[in-house]
Amino acid sequence: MKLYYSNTSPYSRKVRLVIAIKGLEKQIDRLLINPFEDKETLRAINPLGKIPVLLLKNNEILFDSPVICHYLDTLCEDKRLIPEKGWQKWMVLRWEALADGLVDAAYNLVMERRRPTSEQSMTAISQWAEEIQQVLHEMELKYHELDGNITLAHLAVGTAIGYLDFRLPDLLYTSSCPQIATSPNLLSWYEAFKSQPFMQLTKPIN
Ligand SMILES: N[C@@H](CCC(=O)N[C@@H](CS)C(=O)NCC(=O)O)C(=O)O
Repeated sequence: MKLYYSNTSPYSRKVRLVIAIKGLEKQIDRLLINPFEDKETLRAINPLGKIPVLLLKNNEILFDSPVICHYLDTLCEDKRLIPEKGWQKWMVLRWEALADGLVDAAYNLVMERRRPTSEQSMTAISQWAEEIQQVLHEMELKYHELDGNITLAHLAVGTAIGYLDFRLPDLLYTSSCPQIATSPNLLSWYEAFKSQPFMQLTKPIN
């Protein structure tokens, strides 16, 4: 199999974390690609022109990151990251959706800020910043659900907070007092989680 990815893409990181936890490294060649510079190559394999993309041995192609993660999870039965049945399964998938939504808002905000100042929409920027705070608040209330064995929920949340830490660290703290975390319990959870070898191995690099 081949994974098209980049070192700074949070969606790719989630997939790379799944690969690391499930020990699938030897089965997957990793191909670095810049989704902005190699648009044509990317569109030829994913009409959405986005990474990550997974090319399977039978030449089938999978995107986007949830689909790839869910597929990879079926490959190694003994280390399931998504419980097969019961309410626990839906809780894990809901956490993934929440964390992915946080990444979407943060990614959009980062992209908007990269546009020339005269073209930036302050309305959009403040809406995404507010959405990020709403999600952080929800995660803070429920962070205790992240106790226990590692699931896709943990990897998705680690990826999302890791992306804020990488690109928008100011949003993790109150604007009036930069030493005070907006979601202290969640941040403590992340501080412990990020020291795990698989988080270090997939740390975003510019
Ligand atoms: N929902 C998709 C989002 C993928 C995505 O937006 N990837 C970014 C890189 S982090 C990308 O390829 N952006 C290129 C573009 O938007 O043109 C997923 O979960 O895989």
